[in-house]
Amino acid sequence: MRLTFSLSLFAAAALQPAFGSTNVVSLKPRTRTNSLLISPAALPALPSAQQAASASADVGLNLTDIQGDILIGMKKNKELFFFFTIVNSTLFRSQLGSGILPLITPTSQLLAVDTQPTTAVNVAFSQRGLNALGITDDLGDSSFANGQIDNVATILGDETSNWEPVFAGSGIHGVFLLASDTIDNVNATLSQVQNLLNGSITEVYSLQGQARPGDEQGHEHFGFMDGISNPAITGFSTPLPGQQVLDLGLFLLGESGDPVVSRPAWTKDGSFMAFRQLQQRVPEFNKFLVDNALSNPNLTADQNAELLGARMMGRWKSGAPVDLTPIVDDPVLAADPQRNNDFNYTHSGFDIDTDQTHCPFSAHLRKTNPRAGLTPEDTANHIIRAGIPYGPEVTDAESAANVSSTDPTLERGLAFVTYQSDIANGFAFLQQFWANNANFPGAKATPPGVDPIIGTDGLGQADVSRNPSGLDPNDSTKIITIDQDFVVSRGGEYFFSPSLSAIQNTLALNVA
Ligand code: N7H
Repeated sequence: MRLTFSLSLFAAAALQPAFGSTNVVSLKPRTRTNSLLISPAALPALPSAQQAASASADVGLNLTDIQGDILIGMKKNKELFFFFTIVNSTLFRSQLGSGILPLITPTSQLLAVDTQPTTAVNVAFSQRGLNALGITDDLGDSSFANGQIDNVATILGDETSNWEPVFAGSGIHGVFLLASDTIDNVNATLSQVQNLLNGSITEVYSLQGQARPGDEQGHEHFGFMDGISNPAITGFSTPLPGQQVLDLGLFLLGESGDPVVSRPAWTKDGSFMAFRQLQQRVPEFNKFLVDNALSNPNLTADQNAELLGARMMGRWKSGAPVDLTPIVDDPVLAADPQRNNDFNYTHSGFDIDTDQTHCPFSAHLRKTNPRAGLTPEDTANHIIRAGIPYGPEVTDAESAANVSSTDPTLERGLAFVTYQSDIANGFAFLQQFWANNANFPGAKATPPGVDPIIGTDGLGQADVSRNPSGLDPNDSTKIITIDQDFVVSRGGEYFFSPSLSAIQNTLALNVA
């Protein structure tokens, strides 16, 4: 054990990446021939290494210093969230710099297959974790400082009895995010990380995420293609038609557009990560669509059920936006990133403030990003979504009963992850002021109601009726009552994902 440990330290030192350079130099073993990321046709492609190097150089951004999970969005194939407590801070800090840091995967390494590691490793810390490391700086984000549990009652509307107890406790100091194309790789890297940390942490919880199988790859458990509409980010990606271009500082601390002017210097190019374990009751959702199917005479009963689901979401399962194709799905449009995000709810001869024949005001997509529905268009309340489904496919028994199993090994949902530079302006704002607000968007003849996918009316209570309007294209005043929750929060935490140089120079203990 001692020998292995020493060798690891030696190997780690030899692999130390060079910071402060925009050159994309991989010092990791080049063993990959296939990507560790998924790339369904509907999702915007990542920039090539050259494109990203040139865009980032234009704004002085160092992609070798930014943890890889932040900017790449919902493209992970397998991803383990490994939550830990630090039990020996000095040992952890010394191993962080010498052993773990060389394993941390920056953005630059994920952009080409031959620079990708076997398993991408990222790490993020809760406020308690920073405290445990002896970091007393105020990072300028009270949501982060107080922890997610503090947001539960009034902001998120979770029923805390559904929370995994670990998220309500004080044991989560940090989380490793381990992403690869196989679970074997993830597990092998986890063992490597644990060996390097040599007992300085203990596991408190873990959640294994994985892309859904076969043709469902890229779709979340309700069946909808997910990850199409992340924003384009100055200094990283080239915007696709319709894609909002947003300041780097909305996502990376200390960059242009960060709403907080003064932060500790070492936090630059880090990001706040909101993690949520959101259980999805898929059989119940499917039954609801059938029971409340719309009544378009030109559609079959199944198509009318699909139409209701698409209007609740704002996209068809394929990913095609209902704003562009309101009554029938268009899989060709869905698979075309040049067109599948190119809409903003305006149409010629159409009153965006009253007409819901294309997309309801209450659709999840429109509640969480109203696009041209707000004047001027919102540029402050945005997130990068980087989650992944967890849990198995629906079983035949669950489908037959139209009920989710109570067997915990069959729980499924979304390991929901967002990055932003200000949690109260990002994830928490979207959930509180838009999704959970029945009157948003405002000044409507009939209130839109809360978000039919993630909204809650009865803060902190289960299955309180939600009353979205606009779901029936023939009668926008009609309210379709939803008397159960299809998404149940099982809890979460807020974390800070530091830059690699911050890990090296501030969080790690550098023993001479
Ligand atoms: Fe949502 N879903 O699969 O049902 N989401 N979401 N989300 N979501 C989106 O366009 C989903 C959740 C946003 O820019 C799509 O990429 C599920 C929370 C935002 O036009 C689908 C859950 C919050 C967007 C889903 C869930 C958001 C978005 C369309 C929970 C924030 C982009 C795919 C289990 C508080 C809007 C796409 C835009 C899109 C689903 C949660 C926010 C399919 C299942 C908690 C900002």
